[in-house]
Amino acid sequence: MNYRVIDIRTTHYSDPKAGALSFIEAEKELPFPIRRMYWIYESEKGTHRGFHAHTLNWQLLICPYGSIDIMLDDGETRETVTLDKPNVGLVLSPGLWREMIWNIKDSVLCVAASEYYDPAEYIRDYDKYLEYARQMRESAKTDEGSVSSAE
Ligand code: T46
Repeated sequence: MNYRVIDIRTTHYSDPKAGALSFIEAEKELPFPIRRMYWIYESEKGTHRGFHAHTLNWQLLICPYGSIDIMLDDGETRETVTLDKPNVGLVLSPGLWREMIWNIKDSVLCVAASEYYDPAEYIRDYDKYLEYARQMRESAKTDEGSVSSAE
């Protein structure tokens, strides 16, 4: 499945009580430029959001506080990644259906996205998503076929 869990570089202050600082440099460490950031907060435990896929957006998801399950679906299989550390990120390529479940009240989900907000690049109907994912798999097979016949 087209996602990657990454360790985010972190520095600890010399005074341990002062905590830590994590940082990421977009185009050096991410496969996309960051055009937009948003964050979701004040959510109750058990909150279930998402239920969509993006056709264009690459994203980096970080849970700097709390614990959130990210269920990913590529139209054939489902996998869940739990985000519960401020120095771990989840990089999602476009085309994955996602659902987010809040394991702890007030967990925060921060997202860096490659595109400006455009509701037209969301697929919010699961049956339409399955058809989209099927077409993506078909065109990937066709591309593989044309590469090997050109070799
Ligand atoms: C995603 C997950 C992880 C805007 O006006 N601008 C924005 O940039 C965004 C992200 C949202 N909105 C509006 C659209 C809706 O009226 O905020 C409202 C809530 O958005 P949505 O229902 O899409 O929220 P989630 O939590 O289901 O999904 C969000 C992101 O939309 C999505 O990109 O991948 O977080």
